[in-house]
Amino acid sequence: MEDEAGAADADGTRSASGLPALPESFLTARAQAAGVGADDVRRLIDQFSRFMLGYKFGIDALTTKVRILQQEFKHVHRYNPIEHVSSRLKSPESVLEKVARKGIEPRFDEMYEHITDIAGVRVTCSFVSDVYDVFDLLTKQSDVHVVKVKDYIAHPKTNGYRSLHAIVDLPVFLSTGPQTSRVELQVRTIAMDFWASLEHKIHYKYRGEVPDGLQTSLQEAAATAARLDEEMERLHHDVRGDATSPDGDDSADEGDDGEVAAVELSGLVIARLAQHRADSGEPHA
Ligand code: 0O2
Repeated sequence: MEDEAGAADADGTRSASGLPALPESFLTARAQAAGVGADDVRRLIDQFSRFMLGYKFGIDALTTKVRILQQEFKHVHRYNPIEHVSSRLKSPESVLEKVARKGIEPRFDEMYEHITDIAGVRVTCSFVSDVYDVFDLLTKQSDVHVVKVKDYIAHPKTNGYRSLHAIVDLPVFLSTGPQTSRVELQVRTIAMDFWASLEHKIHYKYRGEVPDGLQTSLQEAAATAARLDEEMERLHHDVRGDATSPDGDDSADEGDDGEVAAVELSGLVIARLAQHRADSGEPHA
């Protein structure tokens, strides 16, 4: 799940909404070839932009759900199973390329049904058990409808790829009413993610024709990553037992100093209030 939207930006093909836009020349050339007029081209560009905007909102909605869980875990459970969340929107060119490659009818309903990875959200967790917990917490939400699940952890691909995937539909509320947005959710451990990003680069470099020796090495590295996951999980349980760590700071996401400080501050405020009550002889509520 590379950041294709980012690539579109570098080409200067980003619309005012911040979405990757189809370059007009791209469509115009095809439209001319198909004998379609300029007004039709503009209407198509507009429809396509709105179609893509729905996916961007889907990413926003799902990412918000992940962030809410992340913050709740931090503050309430004082343990954060979510290391990292990222997202990507396929570029319009990639979407159209996939439409052509898969022989899909170039209609929005057909694209919605058959191209399920236009919007992608990836969540990286520390441990395999966290992957399944976070996956359940997201996919069991009442407004999230699971279309398809692919468990490449229980059933790794022959190349060694491991990850837990789901295609989900979720609502986004627009001025015209609710609209369903389809997002591909990928949840995996850091080790799985490390392996997948390297394999993706190698696959890209060799344009899918990865030499046998390298494929074997990748399979071995995947097995090593799986063993590392097992060992880390075992250690984690040994150290933690079934309870949350006593200092409550299992979180690997140390970026939010402000939030941690806020928790400490509220502790301080409560202590001060209690002290004030004790000093003034105020009765306890
Ligand atoms: P990119 O560039 O990451 O977006 P389908 O026909 O829809 O059932 P599809 O689309 O291959 O099959 O679905 P699948 O298997 O769930 O894979 C979806 C995404 O998972 C891929 O998107 C990758 O991001 C990731 N993925 C799947 N298999 C592999 C693999 O072997 N190696 C790596 N590194 N990633 C994998 P894209 O669109 O293929 O790629």
